[in-house]
Amino acid sequence: MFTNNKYINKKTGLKLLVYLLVIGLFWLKMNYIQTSIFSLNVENSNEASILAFNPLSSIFLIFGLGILLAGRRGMFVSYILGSILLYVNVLFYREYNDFITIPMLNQVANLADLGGSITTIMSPVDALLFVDVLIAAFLLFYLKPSRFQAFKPKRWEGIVLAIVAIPLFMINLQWAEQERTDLLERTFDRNMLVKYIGVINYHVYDVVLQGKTEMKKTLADSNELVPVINYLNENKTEDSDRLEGVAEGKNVIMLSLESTQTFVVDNTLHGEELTPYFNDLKEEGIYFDNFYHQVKQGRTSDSEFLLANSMYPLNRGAVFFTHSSNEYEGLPGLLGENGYFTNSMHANDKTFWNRNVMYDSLGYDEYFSKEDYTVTPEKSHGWGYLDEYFFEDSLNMMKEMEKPFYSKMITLTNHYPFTLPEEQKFIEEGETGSGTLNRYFQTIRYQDEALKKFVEDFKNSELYDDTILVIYGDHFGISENHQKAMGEYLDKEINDYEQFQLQRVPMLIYGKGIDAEKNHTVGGQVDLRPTLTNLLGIQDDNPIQFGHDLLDENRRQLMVTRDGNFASEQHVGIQGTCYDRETGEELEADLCNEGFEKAQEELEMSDSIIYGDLLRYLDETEMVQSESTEPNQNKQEK
Ligand code: GP9
Ligand code: MN
Repeated sequence: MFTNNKYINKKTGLKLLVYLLVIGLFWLKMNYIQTSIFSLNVENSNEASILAFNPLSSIFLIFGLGILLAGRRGMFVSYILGSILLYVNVLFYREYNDFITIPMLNQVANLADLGGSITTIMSPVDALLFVDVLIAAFLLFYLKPSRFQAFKPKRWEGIVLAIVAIPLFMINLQWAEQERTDLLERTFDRNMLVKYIGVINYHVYDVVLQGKTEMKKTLADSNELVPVINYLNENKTEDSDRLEGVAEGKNVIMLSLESTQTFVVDNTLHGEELTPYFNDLKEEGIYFDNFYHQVKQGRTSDSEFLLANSMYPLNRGAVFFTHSSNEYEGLPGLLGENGYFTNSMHANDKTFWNRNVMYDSLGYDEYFSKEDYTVTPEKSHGWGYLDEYFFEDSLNMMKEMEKPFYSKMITLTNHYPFTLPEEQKFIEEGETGSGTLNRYFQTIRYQDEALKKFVEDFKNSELYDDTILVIYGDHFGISENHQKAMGEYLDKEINDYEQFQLQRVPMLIYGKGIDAEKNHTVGGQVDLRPTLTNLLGIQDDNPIQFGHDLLDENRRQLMVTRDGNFASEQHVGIQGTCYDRETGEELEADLCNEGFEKAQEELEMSDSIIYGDLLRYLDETEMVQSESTEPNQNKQEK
């Protein structure tokens, strides 16, 4: 009896040991990835402890489910799947500095392009991230101490593990909420979510979110539009109409420069200017130096969405993919109604970012994609057609085009991984610790050379007299992953504030009859549409727009990022911390409360429109609203 008990105790002890070792092994890996591969901005020891604790609940959950479904093998399958999930996140993070969302998974074709090729972000050393799988296999299948059977978990043990995962998660959440209240309700920032609940739990959360957003459209009704219209009306500033109609009837070239950030403007490398042509050009037009991109996972397509709708893109996935069948009151559609021939020009596959579908919803007349350009291998590199040829072909097309036209052009060469043919390198590589940043300088310099040729040809063409050219950057090219190198180049430490300011992209309005001006207003891509319609003198009756005319001196200066951060005339608010916008000095947090609230409110409203496909109710709502206000007006008149 005694020996038997001892045997059982030893057996249980060994079993527990295997459990501990396998769980510990996975924890070690996950912890390593979360602390050393992701940069999650851990600010204090409490956050560090949360980060170390948060893998546990998810490990218990996946192993528990694995065992429940298929015993020991199931546990191993969970180990492998968990490892793959972590690795996919590592790859995605390297490229996007973000975590995958379910809507992103529907864009496999786009993701497969991952900055040119997936091999650029994979490294042979990554194999080390799978060594533990072999150790786990050994522990689970081959470890057989004498007289004892190999590890054989029972199904009920799986249930216990899965159940234990629940209190573990509750502890995790409670703990995280001490640092950030309403974490799951209020957070737009996935880096923060992963820091607090761990990358696997984050995916579970994302699944729940997906279910919720799908429900939203089903349950949406026209009443939801009313508070949004009211809010936007209340927040409208009295329009100063400055420069209204100065470009009336003119053609419009809207030129989106790939990955072009403001820090390259008027800046040098090896004593040479990075954008010599643009530096001069901007002195001849209206140049905005506090203009930010506002994109998220949809990158270029998000910037197009902001421009076309003056609404925010989504926090998860690319709205071009997820909500292309919604009803929109797009800028191309509006210009079309005003006699314009509207088109987008971009020498990439027409399905990329689902543009061929979404462009119809936005009201474009035509999409000139790769098949409309004379793309040959000699004229291509990296992502495809080199900018100089894209510009040349596009200008020729515009010369022949029906007038007035609205052409949205999107360049391509200055895209990660920022490589060029030798003969197109007009400047030496940079010398920072980041190859990406070093090459970026060269592609930026190349783009400027291509731009020079384009603008000079444009100026010498007949188009010049009746066309305005608007140039802006679509989003950052250099992600947070390269902060250290960026610090070396800019010769300052890149803290949160500096990183935020690096999200500024150049924006220039240029054309005959437009007087040069340096404009310091704080704005973003959401403001492009009202700015353009004002210049063109086009009446835009769509009440659902979050932007404000950049040329209006009375405008509300508030730029909201997709993460719920903001910049106003005085402040920059980043994840609860408040800074002086101009000096970067940290201020009392309360000063930014209003900004944060507004940011949150606007993002939620914009999301509700998209998730509920609410613009389909616009006519109906406006009719009801005007009917309900009519009797009052009558009363006043009497
Ligand atoms: C692809 C181009 C680049 O067509 O717009 O896309 P990005 O990766 O920058 O979103
Ligand atoms: Mn882009």
